[in-house]
Amino acid sequence: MVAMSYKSYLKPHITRVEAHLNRVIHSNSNVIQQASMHTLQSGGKRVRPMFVLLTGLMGDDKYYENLLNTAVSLELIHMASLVHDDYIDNSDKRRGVMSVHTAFDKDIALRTGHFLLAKALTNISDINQTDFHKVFSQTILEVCFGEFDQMADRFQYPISFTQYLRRINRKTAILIEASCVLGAISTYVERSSLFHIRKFGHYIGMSYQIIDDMLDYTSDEITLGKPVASDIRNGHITYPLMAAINNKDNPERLKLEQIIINLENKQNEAIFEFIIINVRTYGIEATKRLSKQYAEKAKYHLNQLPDSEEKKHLLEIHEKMLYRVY
Ligand code: 2DE
Ligand code: MG
Ligand code: MG
Ligand code: MG
Ligand code: MG
Repeated sequence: MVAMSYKSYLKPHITRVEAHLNRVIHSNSNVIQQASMHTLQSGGKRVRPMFVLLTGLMGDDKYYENLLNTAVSLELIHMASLVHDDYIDNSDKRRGVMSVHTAFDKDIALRTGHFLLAKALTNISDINQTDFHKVFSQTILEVCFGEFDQMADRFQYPISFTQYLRRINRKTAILIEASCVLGAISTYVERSSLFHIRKFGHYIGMSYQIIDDMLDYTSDEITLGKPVASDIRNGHITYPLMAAINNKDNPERLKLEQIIINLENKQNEAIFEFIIINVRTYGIEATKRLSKQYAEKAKYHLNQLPDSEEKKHLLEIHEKMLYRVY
């Protein structure tokens, strides 16, 4: 028998998640609903629901309704954060289509984000587990803190490696960690597995954001579906740039560092071009290595879990994510 891929395995569940997302958003008839539908229909990889489902399906299928609601709410939180993120980052494109603040306007984007966040909360209000809600609300708080960190760090150089790691943990990894943990909690997966599920989610989430930061320098708008080289234009110093400055083989590292020290909002385009080319040449190898280190830690924790069909599919996703291009 040919083994089923994670995509075929998840398909019926993801179909239910999509239908449910549509239903949740359709409940209010106004411009916010249209803006929410715009976000929903622009697609997305549904990474968070996939993690929720795969860890949750390791548990008791008596709680399947709760599991579906959890997957839906994690995607809603993600959608809310992206609507606000694109506004904050002044990013006019997402998933190949206009972002909400461009397709509509900023006032609508602000309210749409709040609407999606509120929907994420009402959607899980029937889940009767205190530890579930503690993780859920704490996660949203951390994501907000992540954006505060990032705002405080704008155009600040040097930033420490620890500062960078804390920022990407808060802005991205924590939501992926929460997806894994909440899926598992919702279906009462054995306590002894929870630790490794949490660590797996954390490490794969870190690896994922490091790749996101790399693709911001190396990819193009068509492949990525969003503007590229935008982090540095927004003053966000990420690992690929730190690596290019620290790369002893980089003959222009001191010049690069001087530019970054003096960098500000309104800058000559040639300066950005210099930074981007320099990072592409001298910052990418180390970034790939760092992402891989995190991916390996994720794999270690995954391997500690008892064997199951879901574990096999998580391994498959893990392999695929290492080589993602968008
Ligand atoms: C994406 O980072 C970060 C998302 C977190 C945004 C959180 C906000 C706080 P990127 P890309 C705005 C509000 C939270 C809510 C409403 C739950 O690197 O490259 O900017 O995809 O991502 O633009
Ligand atoms: Mg952004
Ligand atoms: Mg951002
Ligand atoms: Mg990014
Ligand atoms: Mg992203």
